[in-house]
Amino acid sequence: MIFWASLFVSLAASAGTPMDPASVYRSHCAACHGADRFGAMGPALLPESLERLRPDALLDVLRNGRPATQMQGFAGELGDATLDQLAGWLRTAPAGTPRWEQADIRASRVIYHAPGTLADRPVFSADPSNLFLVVESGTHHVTVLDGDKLEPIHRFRSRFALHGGPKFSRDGRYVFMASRDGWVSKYDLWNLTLVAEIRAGLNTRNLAVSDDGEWVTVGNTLPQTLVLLRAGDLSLERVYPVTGADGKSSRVSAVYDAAPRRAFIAALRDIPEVWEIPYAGKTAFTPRVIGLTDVLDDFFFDQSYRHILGASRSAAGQVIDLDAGRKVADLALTGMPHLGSGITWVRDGREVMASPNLKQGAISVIDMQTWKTVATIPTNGPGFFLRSHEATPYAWADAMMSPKRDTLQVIDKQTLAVVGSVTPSPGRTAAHVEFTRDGRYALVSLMEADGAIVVYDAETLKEVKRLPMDKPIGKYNVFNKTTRSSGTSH
Ligand code: DHE
Repeated sequence: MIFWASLFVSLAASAGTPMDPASVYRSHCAACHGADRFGAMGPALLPESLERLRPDALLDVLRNGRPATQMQGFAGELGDATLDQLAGWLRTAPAGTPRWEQADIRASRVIYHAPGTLADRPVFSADPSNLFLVVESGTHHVTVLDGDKLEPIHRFRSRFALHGGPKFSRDGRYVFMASRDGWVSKYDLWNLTLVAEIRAGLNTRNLAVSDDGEWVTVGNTLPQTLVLLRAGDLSLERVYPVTGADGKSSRVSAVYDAAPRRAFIAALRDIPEVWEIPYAGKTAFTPRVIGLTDVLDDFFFDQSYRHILGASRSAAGQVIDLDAGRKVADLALTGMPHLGSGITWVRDGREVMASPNLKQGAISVIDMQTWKTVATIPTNGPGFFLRSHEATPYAWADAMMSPKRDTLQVIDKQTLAVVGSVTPSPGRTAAHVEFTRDGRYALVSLMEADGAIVVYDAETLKEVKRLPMDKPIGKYNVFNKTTRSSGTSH
Protein backbone atom coordinates (compact mmCIF):
# COMPACT_ATOMS: atom_id res chain seq x y z
CA MET A 1 0.00 0.00 0.00
CA ILE A 2 2.76 2.42 1.03
CA PHE A 3 4.69 1.35 -2.08
CA TRP A 4 1.76 2.22 -4.41
CA ALA A 5 1.15 5.54 -2.67
CA SER A 6 4.83 6.41 -2.96
CA LEU A 7 4.95 5.30 -6.61
CA PHE A 8 1.90 7.44 -7.36
CA VAL A 9 3.49 10.49 -5.68
CA SER A 10 6.71 9.94 -7.65
CA LEU A 11 5.01 9.51 -11.03
CA ALA A 12 2.77 12.51 -10.59
CA ALA A 13 5.56 14.68 -9.24
CA SER A 14 8.00 13.85 -12.02
CA ALA A 15 5.24 14.43 -14.59
CA GLY A 16 5.38 18.14 -13.78
CA THR A 17 2.24 18.45 -11.66
CA PRO A 18 3.48 19.81 -8.34
CA MET A 19 2.47 17.47 -5.55
CA ASP A 20 1.38 18.36 -2.07
CA PRO A 21 4.73 18.84 -0.29
CA ALA A 22 3.47 17.24 2.92
CA SER A 23 2.79 13.96 1.09
CA VAL A 24 6.11 14.18 -0.76
CA TYR A 25 7.81 14.65 2.59
CA ARG A 26 6.00 11.63 4.02
CA SER A 27 6.90 9.39 1.10
CA HIS A 28 10.46 10.58 0.41
CA CYS A 29 11.94 12.28 3.47
CA ALA A 30 10.26 11.10 6.66
CA ALA A 31 12.10 7.79 6.89
CA CYS A 32 15.43 9.57 7.42
CA HIS A 33 14.40 12.97 8.79
CA GLY A 34 11.54 11.83 11.05
CA ALA A 35 7.77 12.10 10.58
CA ASP A 36 7.81 15.22 12.75
CA ARG A 37 10.85 16.73 10.88
CA PHE A 38 12.84 16.63 14.13
CA GLY A 39 15.58 14.53 12.50
CA ALA A 40 16.47 10.83 12.84
CA MET A 41 19.27 9.30 10.79
CA GLY A 42 19.31 12.59 8.84
CA PRO A 43 19.27 16.08 10.36
CA ALA A 44 16.18 18.01 11.49
CA LEU A 45 14.34 19.80 8.69
CA LEU A 46 12.70 22.66 10.56
CA PRO A 47 12.92 26.35 9.56
CA GLU A 48 15.38 26.96 12.41
CA SER A 49 17.58 24.10 11.21
CA LEU A 50 17.61 25.41 7.63
CA GLU A 51 18.24 29.07 8.49
CA ARG A 52 21.87 28.92 7.40
CA LEU A 53 21.24 27.23 4.07
CA ARG A 54 20.76 29.60 1.11
CA PRO A 55 17.63 28.86 -1.01
CA ASP A 56 19.71 27.68 -3.98
CA ALA A 57 21.81 25.46 -1.70
CA LEU A 58 18.70 23.78 -0.26
CA LEU A 59 17.34 23.14 -3.77
CA ASP A 60 20.68 21.78 -4.85
CA VAL A 61 20.65 19.25 -1.98
CA LEU A 62 17.07 18.21 -2.79
CA ARG A 63 17.96 17.82 -6.46
CA ASN A 64 21.43 16.32 -6.27
CA GLY A 65 21.84 14.99 -2.74
CA ARG A 66 24.90 15.38 -0.58
CA PRO A 67 28.09 13.57 -1.60
CA ALA A 68 29.45 11.01 0.86
CA THR A 69 26.20 10.91 2.84
CA GLN A 70 23.00 8.87 2.67
CA MET A 71 21.17 11.90 1.23
CA GLN A 72 20.25 10.99 -2.34
CA GLY A 73 19.17 13.51 -4.99
CA PHE A 74 15.57 13.52 -6.22
CA ALA A 75 16.02 15.38 -9.51
CA GLY A 76 15.29 12.27 -11.59
CA GLU A 77 12.24 11.41 -9.59
CA LEU A 78 10.58 14.69 -8.61
CA GLY A 79 10.01 17.59 -10.99
CA ASP A 80 11.34 21.12 -10.45
CA ALA A 81 7.97 22.50 -9.39
CA THR A 82 7.56 19.81 -6.74
CA LEU A 83 11.07 20.31 -5.41
CA ASP A 84 10.53 24.08 -5.30
CA GLN A 85 7.37 23.60 -3.30
CA LEU A 86 9.02 21.09 -1.01
CA ALA A 87 11.88 23.53 -0.33
CA GLY A 88 9.39 26.27 0.54
CA TRP A 89 7.36 23.94 2.72
CA LEU A 90 10.44 22.83 4.67
CA ARG A 91 11.06 26.47 5.55
CA THR A 92 7.60 26.88 7.06
CA ALA A 93 6.94 25.92 10.65
CA PRO A 94 5.00 22.70 11.27
CA ALA A 95 1.33 23.16 12.24
CA GLY A 96 1.83 22.82 16.00
CA THR A 97 4.78 24.37 17.86
CA PRO A 98 7.50 21.69 17.89
CA ARG A 99 7.85 20.37 21.42
CA TRP A 100 10.83 18.75 23.05
CA GLU A 101 9.84 18.00 26.62
CA GLN A 102 11.73 16.68 29.61
CA ALA A 103 10.55 13.15 28.77
CA ASP A 104 11.95 13.49 25.22
CA ILE A 105 15.27 14.73 26.54
CA ARG A 106 15.50 11.91 29.06
CA ALA A 107 14.49 9.25 26.50
CA SER A 108 17.17 10.44 24.06
CA ARG A 109 20.09 9.83 26.40
CA VAL A 110 22.60 7.18 25.36
CA ILE A 111 25.27 5.95 27.77
CA TYR A 112 28.25 4.37 26.01
CA HIS A 113 30.43 4.05 29.10
CA ALA A 114 29.13 4.47 32.65
CA PRO A 115 31.14 6.85 34.87
CA GLY A 116 34.14 5.10 36.45
CA THR A 117 34.44 2.33 33.85
CA LEU A 118 37.26 3.78 31.74
CA ALA A 119 41.00 4.10 32.41
CA ASP A 120 42.11 7.15 34.41
CA ARG A 121 45.11 7.86 32.22
CA PRO A 122 45.60 8.54 28.52
CA VAL A 123 45.77 5.50 26.22
CA PHE A 124 48.32 7.28 23.98
CA SER A 125 51.78 8.76 24.49
CA ALA A 126 51.07 12.31 23.19
CA ASP A 127 50.93 15.17 25.71
CA PRO A 128 47.20 15.27 26.60
CA SER A 129 47.37 18.99 27.36
CA ASN A 130 48.63 19.85 23.90
CA LEU A 131 45.97 17.99 21.95
CA PHE A 132 43.80 19.77 19.43
CA LEU A 133 40.27 18.85 18.53
CA VAL A 134 39.51 19.71 14.90
CA VAL A 135 35.85 19.91 13.87
CA GLU A 136 35.48 18.76 10.26
CA SER A 137 32.10 19.77 8.95
CA GLY A 138 32.27 18.04 5.54
CA THR A 139 31.07 14.63 6.62
CA HIS A 140 30.80 15.52 10.30
CA HIS A 141 33.92 14.17 11.92
CA VAL A 142 36.31 15.27 14.64
CA THR A 143 40.06 14.73 14.44
CA VAL A 144 42.24 14.56 17.55
CA LEU A 145 45.63 16.05 16.78
CA ASP A 146 48.90 15.66 18.68
CA GLY A 147 49.98 19.30 19.14
CA ASP A 148 53.71 18.43 19.48
CA LYS A 149 54.09 16.17 16.47
CA LEU A 150 51.29 17.96 14.61
CA GLU A 151 49.87 14.63 13.54
CA PRO A 152 46.37 13.16 13.90
CA ILE A 153 46.09 10.42 16.51
CA HIS A 154 42.40 9.64 16.13
CA ARG A 155 39.28 10.54 14.12
CA PHE A 156 35.63 9.91 14.98
CA ARG A 157 32.17 10.65 13.57
CA SER A 158 30.30 13.47 15.26
CA ARG A 159 26.64 14.45 15.39
CA PHE A 160 25.37 16.53 12.45
CA ALA A 161 26.78 20.08 12.32
CA LEU A 162 28.73 20.68 15.50
CA HIS A 163 28.86 24.40 16.18
CA GLY A 164 30.51 26.63 18.75
CA GLY A 165 33.58 25.83 20.71
CA PRO A 166 33.73 22.37 22.30
CA LYS A 167 34.14 22.85 26.06
CA PHE A 168 36.77 20.95 28.05
CA SER A 169 36.69 19.82 31.67
CA ARG A 170 39.39 21.57 33.67
CA ASP A 171 41.75 18.57 33.63
CA GLY A 172 41.31 18.34 29.86
CA ARG A 173 40.05 14.77 30.02
CA TYR A 174 36.49 15.34 28.83
CA VAL A 175 35.18 17.48 26.05
CA PHE A 176 31.54 18.42 25.53
CA MET A 177 30.26 19.24 22.05
CA ALA A 178 26.93 20.67 20.89
CA SER A 179 25.37 20.09 17.48
CA ARG A 180 22.99 22.52 15.83
CA ASP A 181 20.31 19.79 16.09
CA GLY A 182 20.48 19.87 19.87
CA TRP A 183 22.69 16.88 20.58
CA VAL A 184 25.22 17.11 23.40
CA SER A 185 28.11 14.65 23.22
CA LYS A 186 30.54 13.92 26.04
CA TYR A 187 33.84 12.52 24.81
CA ASP A 188 36.67 11.05 26.89
CA LEU A 189 39.88 12.37 25.31
CA TRP A 190 42.11 10.12 27.42
CA ASN A 191 40.30 6.99 26.24
CA LEU A 192 39.41 8.36 22.80
CA THR A 193 35.79 7.32 23.11
CA LEU A 194 32.31 8.77 23.41
CA VAL A 195 30.94 8.50 26.93
CA ALA A 196 27.35 9.70 26.63
CA GLU A 197 24.99 11.73 24.44
CA ILE A 198 21.65 13.42 24.98
CA ARG A 199 19.43 15.59 22.82
CA ALA A 200 18.77 18.71 24.87
CA GLY A 201 16.75 20.56 22.24
CA LEU A 202 15.70 20.66 18.61
CA ASN A 203 17.89 23.61 17.72
CA THR A 204 20.78 24.64 19.92
CA ARG A 205 23.10 27.64 20.12
CA ASN A 206 25.86 26.33 22.34
CA LEU A 207 26.76 24.81 25.67
CA ALA A 208 28.86 25.71 28.70
CA VAL A 209 30.56 23.50 31.30
CA SER A 210 30.89 24.62 34.90
CA ASP A 211 34.40 25.19 36.20
CA ASP A 212 33.89 22.55 38.89
CA GLY A 213 33.12 20.00 36.14
CA GLU A 214 29.73 19.15 37.61
CA TRP A 215 27.28 20.84 35.25
CA VAL A 216 26.56 21.45 31.60
CA THR A 217 24.11 24.14 30.47
CA VAL A 218 22.71 24.13 26.96
CA GLY A 219 21.20 27.24 25.33
CA ASN A 220 18.44 26.49 22.81
CA THR A 221 16.52 28.40 20.20
CA LEU A 222 13.95 25.61 19.75
CA PRO A 223 12.31 25.14 22.16
CA GLN A 224 13.28 28.40 23.84
CA THR A 225 14.92 26.83 26.87
CA LEU A 226 18.07 26.53 28.92
CA VAL A 227 18.77 22.93 29.87
CA LEU A 228 20.86 21.97 32.88
CA LEU A 229 22.56 18.55 32.73
CA ARG A 230 24.78 16.67 35.15
CA ALA A 231 28.20 16.56 33.52
CA GLY A 232 28.99 13.06 34.83
CA ASP A 233 26.40 11.10 32.87
CA LEU A 234 24.56 13.90 31.02
CA SER A 235 21.38 13.17 32.96
CA LEU A 236 18.79 15.92 32.92
CA GLU A 237 18.61 18.10 36.01
CA ARG A 238 16.34 20.94 35.01
CA VAL A 239 14.75 22.76 32.07
CA TYR A 240 14.31 26.54 32.27
CA PRO A 241 11.72 27.98 29.90
CA VAL A 242 13.32 31.23 28.78
CA THR A 243 10.57 33.69 29.58
CA GLY A 244 11.16 37.33 30.42
CA ALA A 245 9.61 39.57 33.05
CA ASP A 246 6.84 40.55 30.63
CA GLY A 247 5.96 36.95 29.82
CA LYS A 248 7.59 37.02 26.38
CA SER A 249 9.81 34.07 25.58
CA SER A 250 13.20 34.25 23.93
CA ARG A 251 15.79 32.31 22.02
CA VAL A 252 19.14 32.01 23.77
CA SER A 253 22.01 33.92 22.10
CA ALA A 254 24.68 31.97 23.97
CA VAL A 255 25.52 30.62 27.39
CA TYR A 256 28.99 30.73 28.99
CA ASP A 257 30.68 29.58 32.16
CA ALA A 258 31.83 32.59 34.19
CA ALA A 259 34.31 30.61 36.28
CA PRO A 260 35.34 33.34 38.77
CA ARG A 261 31.65 33.97 39.48
CA ARG A 262 30.84 30.25 39.79
CA ALA A 263 27.89 30.89 37.53
CA PHE A 264 26.58 30.42 34.02
CA ILE A 265 25.72 33.57 32.12
CA ALA A 266 23.08 33.41 29.39
CA ALA A 267 22.39 36.22 26.91
CA LEU A 268 18.99 36.26 25.29
CA ARG A 269 18.12 37.13 21.75
CA ASP A 270 14.57 38.42 21.97
CA ILE A 271 14.25 39.99 25.41
CA PRO A 272 16.58 42.58 26.97
CA GLU A 273 17.77 40.44 29.86
CA VAL A 274 20.91 38.60 30.93
CA TRP A 275 20.52 35.60 33.23
CA GLU A 276 23.14 34.59 35.76
CA ILE A 277 22.66 31.05 37.04
CA PRO A 278 24.90 30.29 40.03
CA TYR A 279 26.07 26.71 40.40
CA ALA A 280 27.57 26.98 43.87
CA GLY A 281 26.18 28.24 47.14
CA LYS A 282 22.77 28.67 48.64
CA THR A 283 21.05 30.18 45.63
CA ALA A 284 22.40 27.58 43.21
CA PHE A 285 20.48 27.30 39.96
CA THR A 286 18.05 30.13 40.66
CA PRO A 287 18.57 32.62 37.84
CA ARG A 288 19.38 36.20 38.72
CA VAL A 289 17.82 38.32 36.00
CA ILE A 290 19.55 41.55 34.91
CA GLY A 291 17.34 43.86 32.88
CA LEU A 292 18.94 45.70 29.93
CA THR A 293 17.93 48.42 27.52
CA ASP A 294 18.68 46.25 24.47
CA VAL A 295 18.99 42.56 23.62
CA LEU A 296 22.39 40.90 23.31
CA ASP A 297 23.09 39.00 20.11
CA ASP A 298 26.78 38.69 20.70
CA PHE A 299 29.00 39.36 23.66
CA PHE A 300 32.42 39.16 25.25
CA PHE A 301 33.53 38.87 28.88
CA ASP A 302 36.53 40.61 30.37
CA GLN A 303 39.04 38.18 31.92
CA SER A 304 37.54 38.71 35.41
CA TYR A 305 34.03 37.99 34.12
CA ARG A 306 32.77 41.10 35.84
CA HIS A 307 31.90 42.94 32.66
CA ILE A 308 30.05 41.91 29.54
CA LEU A 309 30.74 43.80 26.34
CA GLY A 310 27.61 43.16 24.31
CA ALA A 311 26.07 44.16 21.01
CA SER A 312 22.73 43.69 19.34
CA ARG A 313 22.46 43.23 15.56
CA SER A 314 20.69 46.57 15.20
CA ALA A 315 22.51 48.88 17.57
CA ALA A 316 25.88 49.79 19.01
CA GLY A 317 27.36 48.00 21.96
CA GLN A 318 27.04 48.36 25.68
CA VAL A 319 29.10 47.40 28.73
CA ILE A 320 27.24 45.67 31.55
CA ASP A 321 28.66 45.46 35.04
CA LEU A 322 27.43 42.11 36.32
CA ASP A 323 28.08 43.02 39.96
CA ALA A 324 26.10 46.22 39.74
CA GLY A 325 23.55 44.57 37.48
CA ARG A 326 23.34 47.43 34.99
CA LYS A 327 24.82 49.08 31.94
CA VAL A 328 27.84 51.21 32.77
CA ALA A 329 28.97 52.43 29.34
CA ASP A 330 28.18 52.54 25.66
CA LEU A 331 30.58 51.12 23.11
CA ALA A 332 31.23 53.09 19.94
CA LEU A 333 30.99 50.23 17.45
CA THR A 334 29.68 50.17 13.90
CA GLY A 335 28.85 47.43 11.40
CA MET A 336 28.33 44.08 13.11
CA PRO A 337 31.12 43.50 15.58
CA HIS A 338 31.71 39.83 16.33
CA LEU A 339 32.45 40.33 20.00
CA GLY A 340 32.25 36.60 20.72
CA SER A 341 35.49 36.26 18.75
CA GLY A 342 37.21 39.04 20.64
CA ILE A 343 40.59 38.66 22.37
CA THR A 344 42.50 40.74 24.90
CA TRP A 345 46.15 41.69 25.43
CA VAL A 346 48.20 44.34 27.20
CA ARG A 347 49.34 47.32 25.12
CA ASP A 348 51.32 50.20 26.63
CA GLY A 349 50.48 48.82 30.08
CA ARG A 350 46.74 48.85 29.44
CA GLU A 351 44.45 45.97 28.67
CA VAL A 352 42.77 46.24 25.28
CA MET A 353 40.16 44.09 23.63
CA ALA A 354 39.94 43.63 19.87
CA SER A 355 36.97 42.37 17.90
CA PRO A 356 36.51 41.44 14.25
CA ASN A 357 33.50 42.68 12.31
CA LEU A 358 31.06 40.61 10.26
CA LYS A 359 30.04 43.57 8.10
CA GLN A 360 33.15 45.76 7.84
CA GLY A 361 36.79 45.25 7.01
CA ALA A 362 37.86 46.57 10.39
CA ILE A 363 39.11 45.40 13.76
CA SER A 364 37.95 47.55 16.67
CA VAL A 365 40.38 47.94 19.55
CA ILE A 366 38.79 48.98 22.85
CA ASP A 367 40.45 50.16 26.06
CA MET A 368 39.15 47.88 28.82
CA GLN A 369 39.23 50.65 31.45
CA THR A 370 37.66 53.56 29.63
CA TRP A 371 35.64 51.42 27.17
CA LYS A 372 36.69 53.86 24.42
CA THR A 373 37.65 52.65 20.94
CA VAL A 374 41.38 53.40 20.74
CA ALA A 375 41.90 52.24 17.17
CA THR A 376 40.12 50.81 14.17
CA ILE A 377 42.46 48.67 12.10
CA PRO A 378 41.50 48.43 8.42
CA THR A 379 41.60 44.86 7.09
CA ASN A 380 41.01 43.05 3.80
CA GLY A 381 37.31 42.69 4.55
CA PRO A 382 34.64 41.51 7.01
CA GLY A 383 35.87 38.55 9.02
CA PHE A 384 34.76 36.04 11.60
CA PHE A 385 37.62 35.20 13.92
CA LEU A 386 40.56 36.90 15.62
CA ARG A 387 43.19 34.91 17.47
CA SER A 388 46.45 35.32 19.33
CA HIS A 389 48.50 33.76 22.13
CA GLU A 390 50.38 35.18 25.11
CA ALA A 391 53.70 34.08 23.53
CA THR A 392 53.26 35.78 20.16
CA PRO A 393 53.38 39.50 19.32
CA TYR A 394 50.78 39.05 16.59
CA ALA A 395 47.02 38.66 16.23
CA TRP A 396 45.63 36.83 13.19
CA ALA A 397 42.46 37.99 11.43
CA ASP A 398 40.55 36.43 8.55
CA ALA A 399 38.37 38.12 5.94
CA MET A 400 36.12 35.14 5.28
CA MET A 401 33.05 37.25 4.54
CA SER A 402 34.81 39.09 1.71
CA PRO A 403 36.39 38.41 -1.71
CA LYS A 404 39.72 38.13 0.15
CA ARG A 405 38.42 35.09 2.05
CA ASP A 406 41.58 33.21 1.13
CA THR A 407 43.92 35.46 3.13
CA LEU A 408 44.60 36.01 6.81
CA GLN A 409 46.29 39.19 7.97
CA VAL A 410 48.77 39.33 10.79
CA ILE A 411 48.58 42.36 13.09
CA ASP A 412 51.28 43.62 15.46
CA LYS A 413 49.59 43.83 18.88
CA GLN A 414 51.64 46.89 19.91
CA THR A 415 51.78 49.05 16.77
CA LEU A 416 48.37 47.79 15.57
CA ALA A 417 49.80 47.71 12.04
CA VAL A 418 49.22 44.86 9.62
CA VAL A 419 52.70 43.36 9.32
CA GLY A 420 52.11 40.27 7.21
CA SER A 421 49.64 37.92 5.63
CA VAL A 422 49.24 34.29 4.63
CA THR A 423 47.23 32.81 1.76
CA PRO A 424 47.17 29.03 2.23
CA SER A 425 45.41 28.35 -1.09
CA PRO A 426 44.53 31.19 -3.46
CA GLY A 427 40.78 31.52 -4.04
CA ARG A 428 39.81 29.15 -1.20
CA THR A 429 38.39 30.08 2.19
CA ALA A 430 40.87 30.16 5.05
CA ALA A 431 39.93 31.21 8.58
CA HIS A 432 40.02 30.37 12.29
CA VAL A 433 43.42 30.18 13.91
CA GLU A 434 44.45 28.34 17.05
CA PHE A 435 47.96 28.22 18.48
CA THR A 436 49.90 25.32 19.89
CA ARG A 437 50.23 25.32 23.66
CA ASP A 438 53.55 27.22 23.48
CA GLY A 439 52.33 29.69 20.85
CA ARG A 440 55.02 28.60 18.40
CA TYR A 441 52.74 27.42 15.62
CA ALA A 442 49.50 28.83 14.26
CA LEU A 443 47.03 26.34 12.80
CA VAL A 444 44.72 27.72 10.10
CA SER A 445 41.61 26.00 8.66
CA LEU A 446 41.36 25.71 4.90
CA MET A 447 37.57 25.37 5.02
CA GLU A 448 37.00 23.34 1.87
CA ALA A 449 35.76 19.79 1.20
CA ASP A 450 39.31 18.81 0.25
CA GLY A 451 40.68 21.24 2.79
CA ALA A 452 43.45 21.10 5.34
CA ILE A 453 44.83 22.35 8.58
CA VAL A 454 47.75 24.48 7.49
CA VAL A 455 50.42 24.93 10.14
CA TYR A 456 52.47 28.16 10.15
CA ASP A 457 55.51 29.13 12.13
CA ALA A 458 53.96 31.93 14.22
CA GLU A 459 57.13 34.03 14.05
CA THR A 460 58.31 33.69 10.45
CA LEU A 461 54.80 33.12 9.00
CA LYS A 462 56.28 30.30 6.89
CA GLU A 463 54.15 27.22 6.20
CA VAL A 464 55.44 24.22 8.13
CA LYS A 465 52.94 21.50 7.37
CA ARG A 466 49.58 20.74 5.75
CA LEU A 467 47.25 18.09 7.18
CA PRO A 468 44.43 17.11 4.78
CA MET A 469 40.97 17.47 6.37
CA ASP A 470 37.34 17.40 5.25
CA LYS A 471 36.16 21.02 5.49
CA PRO A 472 37.76 21.80 8.85
CA ILE A 473 36.08 24.67 10.68
CA GLY A 474 37.29 25.26 14.24
CA LYS A 475 40.16 23.71 16.14
CA TYR A 476 40.67 23.84 19.86
CA ASN A 477 43.81 23.37 21.92
CA VAL A 478 43.27 21.74 25.32
CA PHE A 479 45.87 23.86 27.16
CA ASN A 480 44.83 27.20 25.69
CA LYS A 481 41.18 26.54 26.38
CA THR A 482 41.52 25.10 29.88
CA THR A 483 43.88 27.87 31.00
CA ARG A 484 41.57 30.45 29.43
CA SER A 485 44.29 32.00 27.28
CA SER A 486 43.46 35.63 26.58
CA GLY A 487 44.24 35.02 22.91
CA THR A 488 41.37 32.64 22.28
CA SER A 489 37.68 32.22 23.08
CA HIS A 490 36.63 30.36 26.22
FE1 DHE B 1 29.39 30.54 15.00
C1 DHE B 1 31.19 29.98 17.89
C2 DHE B 1 27.10 32.26 16.82
C3 DHE B 1 27.73 31.27 12.15
C4 DHE B 1 31.70 28.78 13.22
N1 DHE B 1 29.20 31.06 16.98
C5 DHE B 1 30.01 30.66 18.01
C6 DHE B 1 29.45 31.07 19.25
C7 DHE B 1 28.28 31.72 18.96
C8 DHE B 1 28.13 31.71 17.53
C9 DHE B 1 27.30 32.33 19.95
C10 DHE B 1 30.08 30.86 20.62
C11 DHE B 1 29.63 29.55 21.12
C12 DHE B 1 30.62 28.86 22.04
O1 DHE B 1 31.82 28.88 21.80
O2 DHE B 1 30.19 28.24 22.99
N2 DHE B 1 27.73 31.63 14.55
C13 DHE B 1 26.98 32.29 15.44
C14 DHE B 1 25.96 33.05 14.76
O3 DHE B 1 25.07 33.75 15.31
C15 DHE B 1 26.17 32.89 13.31
C16 DHE B 1 26.63 34.23 12.71
C17 DHE B 1 24.89 32.50 12.56
C18 DHE B 1 24.43 31.12 12.91
O4 DHE B 1 24.28 30.38 11.96
O5 DHE B 1 24.25 30.77 14.05
C19 DHE B 1 27.28 31.85 13.29
N3 DHE B 1 29.66 30.09 13.03
C20 DHE B 1 28.85 30.47 12.03
C21 DHE B 1 29.32 29.96 10.76
O6 DHE B 1 28.77 30.13 9.63
C22 DHE B 1 30.59 29.25 11.00
C23 DHE B 1 31.74 29.99 10.31
C24 DHE B 1 30.60 27.83 10.43
C25 DHE B 1 29.71 26.87 11.17
O7 DHE B 1 30.20 25.80 11.51
O8 DHE B 1 28.55 27.18 11.42
C26 DHE B 1 30.68 29.35 12.51
N4 DHE B 1 31.12 29.60 15.46
C27 DHE B 1 31.92 28.94 14.58
C28 DHE B 1 33.08 28.42 15.27
C29 DHE B 1 32.94 28.79 16.61
C30 DHE B 1 31.69 29.50 16.70
C31 DHE B 1 34.23 27.67 14.62
C32 DHE B 1 33.90 28.49 17.76
C33 DHE B 1 34.99 29.51 17.77
C34 DHE B 1 36.03 29.24 18.84
O9 DHE B 1 37.21 29.21 18.50
O10 DHE B 1 35.68 29.06 20.01
